[in-house]
Amino acid sequence: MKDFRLYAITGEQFHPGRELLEVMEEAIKGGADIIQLRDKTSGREEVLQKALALRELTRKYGVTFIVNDYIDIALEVDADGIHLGQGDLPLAEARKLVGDKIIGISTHAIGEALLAEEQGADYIGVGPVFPTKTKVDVVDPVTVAYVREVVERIRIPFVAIGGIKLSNIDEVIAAGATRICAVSEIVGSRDPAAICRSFLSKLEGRG
Ligand code: TZP
Ligand code: MG
Repeated sequence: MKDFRLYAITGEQFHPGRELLEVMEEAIKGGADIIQLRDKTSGREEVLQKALALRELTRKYGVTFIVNDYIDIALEVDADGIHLGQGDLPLAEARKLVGDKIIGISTHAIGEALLAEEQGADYIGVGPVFPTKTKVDVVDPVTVAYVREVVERIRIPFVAIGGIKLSNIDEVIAAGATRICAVSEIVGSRDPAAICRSFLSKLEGRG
């Protein structure tokens, strides 16, 4: 897969009154190089419409587009990949459906990370590093200790996620993360592009 640094996930509850496309376009302009559509509340048709619109937007900017949960929608809109949690369709089954599209897997412990790598995940999510209210029923924070473990033992790309803010990203980088993902800090900001630029400065050692 095309390498990436800053992974922005949609979270429409954080920008009431502002359009999804407008907010995600700002994130892209600020340098987000993967966009994931994550929508746990809308019906399928609505998710499909959002996926179509985000596919068009990400294609225009040459940015990778991932759909959470809905493999069928990812295929229908020709997304670049899908993201699955531990309770979703097993990776081997998903691989049969999506062929060489990107498959990302959420992991919360090294055993899950090793398994995802062995089974051919293209990247893994590592978190939640810090407490987060964005994901319901989320497991306890895994802390930067898990980030360090992944740095030592996993060779596929990983992205740190969960409660990551400009105020704590330094700790995540110090633990060895080179790619990070955020929801509320980016899309909940009045200036998503500026937040993305600041995250990238930190990731590139300029901040
Ligand atoms: N997976 C693990 S934590 C999380 C997801 C989708 C939510 C991260 O959101 P935020 O707002 O960046 O804490
Ligand atoms: Mg899922």
